[in-house]
Amino acid sequence: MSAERPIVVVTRKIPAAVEQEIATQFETRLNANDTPMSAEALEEAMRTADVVLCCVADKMTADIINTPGRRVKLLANYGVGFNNIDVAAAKAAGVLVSNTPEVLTEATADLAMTLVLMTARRTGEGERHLRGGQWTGWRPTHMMGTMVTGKTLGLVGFGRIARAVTKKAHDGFGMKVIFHDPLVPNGALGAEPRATLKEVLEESDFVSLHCPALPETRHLMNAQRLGEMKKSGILINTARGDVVDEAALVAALQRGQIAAAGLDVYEREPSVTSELLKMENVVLLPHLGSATLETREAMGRRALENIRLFVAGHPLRDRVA
Ligand code: 8YV
Repeated sequence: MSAERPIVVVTRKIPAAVEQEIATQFETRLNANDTPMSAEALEEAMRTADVVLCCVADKMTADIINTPGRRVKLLANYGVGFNNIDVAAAKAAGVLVSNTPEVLTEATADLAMTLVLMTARRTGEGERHLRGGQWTGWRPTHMMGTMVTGKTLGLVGFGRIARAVTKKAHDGFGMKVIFHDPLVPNGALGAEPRATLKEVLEESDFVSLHCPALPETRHLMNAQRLGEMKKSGILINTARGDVVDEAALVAALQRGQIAAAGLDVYEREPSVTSELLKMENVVLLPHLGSATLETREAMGRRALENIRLFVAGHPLRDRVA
């Protein structure tokens, strides 16, 4: 690294407090008007900076990572998921990659529970109904939903966020929590393991996805898997859109094979399969998992910590490649 201050490119607008902290320590290029950087702009950054602090919407492909004349040696991802980065290409190119785990666990788990409650109690529908001027007043059978308290929540994956969901659901809502995670054989926090995903899908009233987007989890929730859920089952996704075959989900909802879905992530963000937009029994949020000021500031500081360690020649705190 050259004598002058290392150059850090921040691809999107992040909370001002963290932008200032980065700018006091490094030669920083911020994205004041928050327009997504083009592939050309990302390539320029790879040629002229030492570190790129990138986000889930920045597709750091092999071509961008292998930009001729590359100077960058660290991609500090602003997020725990890093499927936006071709980590194999980064590894091959000797470019380090870090992420921001832990600091967004509670916020994302809160949002998963929000989707459980919104789908079960039809709150989005109710809001649209009232704001649309259709509400004619209380009546006994109006817009009845389904209970959350005491029901069975099935978790696909049992990592940090799933464990945080378990505490909220089990301790807060008296839910029975079961999970399937090929890497986690034993239960914890009141959650019971199931040896197969099929058992979780068949037994659960709510199925919440908490696995990373990997080649092996792509379309994990396909037509066959959706068919294994209860007809009254509700699918929740705050993980990654790739984990669900969105077309198969639309078909399962149209056929009444499952009752509802609550989504925060999509296969082709920001575009959402048009049929989903018309469905009243689907809650659609715009990737708000970690969208709290406290969390987004903490994510920025975590990325900054990895950048500082890198510049000082120390091992990264959150190295993923
Ligand atoms: C982030 C997320 O907001 O952390 C993740 O993996 O999906 C979200 O919390 C997003 O990644 C921002 O880059």
